[in-house]
Amino acid sequence: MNNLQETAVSKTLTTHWIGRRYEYYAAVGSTNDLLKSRIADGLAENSAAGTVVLTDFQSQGRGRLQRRWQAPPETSLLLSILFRPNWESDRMAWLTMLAGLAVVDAVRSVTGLAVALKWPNDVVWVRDGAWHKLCGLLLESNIGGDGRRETAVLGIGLNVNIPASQMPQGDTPPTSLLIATGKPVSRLLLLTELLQHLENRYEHASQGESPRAAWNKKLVTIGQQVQVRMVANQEALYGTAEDTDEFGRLLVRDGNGRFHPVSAGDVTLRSR
Ligand code: BT5
Repeated sequence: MNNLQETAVSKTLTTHWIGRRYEYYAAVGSTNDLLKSRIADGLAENSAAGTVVLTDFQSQGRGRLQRRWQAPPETSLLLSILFRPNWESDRMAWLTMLAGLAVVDAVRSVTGLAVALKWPNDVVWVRDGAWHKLCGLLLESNIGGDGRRETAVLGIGLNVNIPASQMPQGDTPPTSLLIATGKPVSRLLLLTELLQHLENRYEHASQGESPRAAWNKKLVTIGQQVQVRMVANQEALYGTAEDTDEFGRLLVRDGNGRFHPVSAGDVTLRSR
């Protein structure tokens, strides 16, 4: 049930291209870093799109900025996927949107649990109105000479079977599917569902279909009084998160009625 090695995954996989090139490692520094170094070594030709690098343990797992992603061995899904979308660079946030939705879909189909998204890159389980972080997404990409992104590496860290006693620390209290459902969950099944949902959603997006409407529906952030701490200058913006735009930016209306499109930042509920 816990075997995520090449043979087990290739037997179970239902996708056409995502995960058909698959590399398993018992332990690495960071799957995003490993996939990026594989790209630097020449992996990025077209046929490599959909390559998945997955590990059972990261010693240098990364979040955004200089943050860490921590997970005990063999308890999580820790993977990175290579995309070559050839989309306009301002659409790149779509990958994070698609991945968040695919995680929601996969959790639903494997466990029956309804989970939600927290702008911009978290999957959360909402319990008694409080947000608990189940998954984080890390998108890193390179812009080509023509303004399109050449390669994008999408990292997914999903807490599957982490017991309460081993839960890492986090600003948004972390949780796992084990805690949320009360039962251990098959990581293999979850992985195959996740990759299939991601492939379906990616293909729709490649036809030009925006994931924004579906994403908005799942965003717990919309309609909330929020405090947004910008990554760039650390200044807090207070207001109501009213909507998102096509590029994944959060539209926050401040007390003077002015809209601010926010492209990066950390959102917390505003204490009244
Ligand atoms: C993220 O960053 O949420 C993106 C995390 C992406 C992790 C994946 S794992 C595979 C791939 N390879 C990598 O090296 N990374 C990706 P951010 O929004 O900056 O959140 C980071 C914060 O989440 C930390 O500062 C902690 O507060 C918290 N945190 C750390 N580990 C956690 C966990 N397992 N569950 C929930 N929260 C966690």
